[in-house]
Amino acid sequence: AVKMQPKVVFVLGGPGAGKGTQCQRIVETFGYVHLSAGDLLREERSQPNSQFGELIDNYIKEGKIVPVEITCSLLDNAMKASGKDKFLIDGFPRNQNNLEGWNSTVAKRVQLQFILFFDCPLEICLERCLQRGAGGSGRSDDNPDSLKKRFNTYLNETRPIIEYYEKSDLVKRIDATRPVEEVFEDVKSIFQGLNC
Ligand code: UP5
Ligand code: MG
Repeated sequence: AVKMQPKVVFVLGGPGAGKGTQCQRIVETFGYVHLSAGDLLREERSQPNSQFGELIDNYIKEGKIVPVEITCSLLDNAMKASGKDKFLIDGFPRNQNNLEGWNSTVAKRVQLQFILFFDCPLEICLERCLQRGAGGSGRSDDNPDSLKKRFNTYLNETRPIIEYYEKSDLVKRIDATRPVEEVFEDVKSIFQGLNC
């Protein structure tokens, strides 16, 4: 018999490429559950009793990637707590450590459908994040200093992960430079073409 495993789409792209914005629309239209690794880390950080609060705080400000044991267990718990079976995992896996941690744990219990890659030049990402910061996002990493570090981490650690998945033809690339609605048209045609 075919075992029905939960479905997972990894959503990747530079800081401010529009991952969260597009995920929200996918949820509304296609019934996935959106799990942003960054949001889960920020939520964990704000728990008064968290043993990882300070660590997460520092990593986020420095644009560094939190050790996978923390992120992966937050994702796994959120998946289980949802009771659902279709997930957009936004902003993960971001480096080799993330990939290995995921592959040795959750990966065997889920079906990875594809990687949705929001491709956006970093100049545009910068503009979007600075604008969001100026609008009072409250994010400790929407400032020029943190953004420089986030971009370096993205180029050095996350791009190689996207390239790794490209070798197995799992990456669906989207031009994320255009207005939200136009980007979503492309996103829609990808999800409509699926049998899900
Ligand atoms: N906007 C969106 N789309 C637009 C469009 N098409 N045209 C014009 N404007 C657009 O969008 C960013 C801003 O741009 C918003 O103001 C939006 O209105 C506008 P958003 O949808 O939020 O983009 P997103 O790609 O989600 O940007 P985000 O800042 O969330 O990306 P990051 O990947 O940098 O942030 P994340 O929260 O994933 O991670 C933050 C930090 O957490 C990391 O740096 C790291 O330190 C840590 N982290 C880990 O350690 N491990 C993980 O697994 C994940 C995160
Ligand atoms: Mg986001």
